[in-house]
Amino acid sequence: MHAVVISGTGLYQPPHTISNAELVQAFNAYVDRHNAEQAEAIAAGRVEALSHSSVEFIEKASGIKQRYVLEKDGVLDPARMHPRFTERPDEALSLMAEIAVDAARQALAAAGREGKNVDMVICAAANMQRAYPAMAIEIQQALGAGGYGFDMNVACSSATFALEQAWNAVRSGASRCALVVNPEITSAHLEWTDRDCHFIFGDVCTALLVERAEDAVAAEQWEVLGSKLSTQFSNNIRNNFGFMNRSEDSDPRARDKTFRQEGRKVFKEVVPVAAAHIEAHVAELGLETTAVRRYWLHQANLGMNQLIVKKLVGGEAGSDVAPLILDEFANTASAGSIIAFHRHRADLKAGDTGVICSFGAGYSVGSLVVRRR
Ligand code: CO8
Repeated sequence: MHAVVISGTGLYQPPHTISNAELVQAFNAYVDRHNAEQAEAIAAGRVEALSHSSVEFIEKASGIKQRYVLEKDGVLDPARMHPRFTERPDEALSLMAEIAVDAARQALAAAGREGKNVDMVICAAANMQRAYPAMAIEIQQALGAGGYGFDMNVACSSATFALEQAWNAVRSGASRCALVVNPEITSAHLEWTDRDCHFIFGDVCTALLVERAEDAVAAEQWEVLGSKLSTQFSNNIRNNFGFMNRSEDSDPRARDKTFRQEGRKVFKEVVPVAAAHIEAHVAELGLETTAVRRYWLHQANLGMNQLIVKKLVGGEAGSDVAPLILDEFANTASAGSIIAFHRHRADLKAGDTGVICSFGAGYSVGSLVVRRR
């Protein structure tokens, strides 16, 4: 088996931000409009009145202060409440591929590599823009990469699950240089009209380059010591949008065709599972959880991450141990832990170890233990 390193990362950040105040203002205008339009039905008990959202609730319940989005006007239009994208011709680069190529070029530059060095592309995200051809193959072509590409989806754990595939391919010799991209256009499958979740997600794309250690030329390299994946079926985070909808004669705009969750159950059930997963993974590699220098955790909820780290290190731990990016980016599905890794690793020294860990729908948990070379 070959030693394998992560030799570069990249981050595409969309051009627009939506603060909690802007989000709540638009949402409350939508609620007032809905309640006025439905006043008769509400009075007759046929339709439920909607309630206002609040900035205080969002910040207290989640830790989120703003989110980046690819398109803002449609989201903040009380008559629309979802982004407005223009359909592109088949000949044009698709939006998911466009943001993935941007993040990938940054990862390649950080690693001192070019597209032609890549022989495997995995596009891993919580949703794909189309059924086929695979997004990864379009990205492969746009970068001038060789080899092969494929798409995969394990919701919020897509990036760590893809990293295991990349690590296995490179260490076995099947591949020499693998690119993992996570274009998350969550704004297109978030239900912006539901106050329980309208504040949760943001758009972004991350990229990582995974290479054989003996080939790597990057100034900064992170050896992959091991990976561990696990899944356990749950309906608590679900989206029923899919290719069967038309044939089932179901309403494409029905509430179950966008993101929905039992947030409190998810919080309670996933915290112990994620903490036990990391503990077991670190122990399998002969390490102590308290000796891990940094945890780059999935970014869904501030309280969730604080509880997980408390279980791991046996007390309160600050942002030096588990950095937070969720206040700025919100939940970016599979990209969250990778943004944390991208932004918060430069201060670690050679020999320091860290854990990249995601958790979310499925349920799914994925972790990688890495060490700075
Ligand atoms: N403003 C004011 N009040 C509100 C609001 C709001 N916006 N929303 C809810 N409330 C009210 C509720 O109605 C409730 O009122 P009452 O007590 O009268 O019933 C009260 O506030 C408390 O509500 P909750 O119990 O729901 O509040 P919580 O404290 O549990 O916080 C959270 C809600 C923030 C959602 C929290 O439960 C959480 O973060 N849970 C974990 C969620 C999580 O990690 N999910 C992972 C999902 S991501 C994933 O796997 C990828 C999916 C693919 C991406 C999809 C992209 C679109």
